[in-house]
Amino acid sequence: MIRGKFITLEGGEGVGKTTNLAFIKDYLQQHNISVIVTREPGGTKLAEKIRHLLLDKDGEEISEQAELLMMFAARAQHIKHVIEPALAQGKWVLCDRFTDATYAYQGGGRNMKISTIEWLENLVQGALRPDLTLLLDAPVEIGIERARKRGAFDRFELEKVSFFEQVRRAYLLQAELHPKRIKLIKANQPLADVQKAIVDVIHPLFGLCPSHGVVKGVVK
Ligand code: Z5A
Repeated sequence: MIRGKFITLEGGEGVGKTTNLAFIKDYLQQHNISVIVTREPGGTKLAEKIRHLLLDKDGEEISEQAELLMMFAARAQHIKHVIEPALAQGKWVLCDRFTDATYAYQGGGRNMKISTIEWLENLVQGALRPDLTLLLDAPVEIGIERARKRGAFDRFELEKVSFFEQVRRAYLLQAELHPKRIKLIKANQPLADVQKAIVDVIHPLFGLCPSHGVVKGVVK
């Protein structure tokens, strides 16, 4: 069985991750690729409970250390029960946020030590890293404006603009550090243009040329 591909979508709030995840899923299915869509924090019963605790703006104050550990506790469950089994069955996994979000939010936003995040990443993930990460990038105010239209804010969305600027900078640094894996997509353009850019980045993963024809039938 050929192992599936692991694709993650990243970016600040409101940049269009959820919207484009649905688009990518449809696109892959049209090309007969078996795909599951999931998200972080979340993806299993327990990890979704942790997500609820993390996003709850009315709960007990969560320390920065607890927030970081809860992200990785949810991730450990998600990897063991959802991501690894799906990849082993040859399915592709499309995940709304993964560890780059931890570098961006807990590293950039909360100023947690990068070496601590790296240590936890190695502990929880072993060798697992995404095959491809799409980083949707837009000026912070655009994302906030889009998210605001959607309604009630969660615990993260109540942060100041400066927090989201730090998150954006940390994401862009991740892209600089991992240029082969992380592909930057300009998200402040019309959705059709965003989706064209996404297709251009995804097709090499399964041997398709930009016009969506198979390249020598090769799965790369
Ligand atoms: N978090 C963390 O701190 N550490 C971690 O390790 C992980 C996560 C994994 C939950 O994430 C929180 O967890 C997150 C970081 C933290 N907090 N924040 N902020 P989430 O993914 O559930 O939350 P989110 O970032 O707030 O997602 P979102 O607001 O749902 O944004 P989105 O999925 O990127 O956007 P969208 O829902 O697809 O689009 C928003 C609106 O814009 C919608 O009306 C679209 O129709 C519209 N849209 C999308 N694209 C366009 C374009 N191109 N033009 C015009 N309008 C558009």
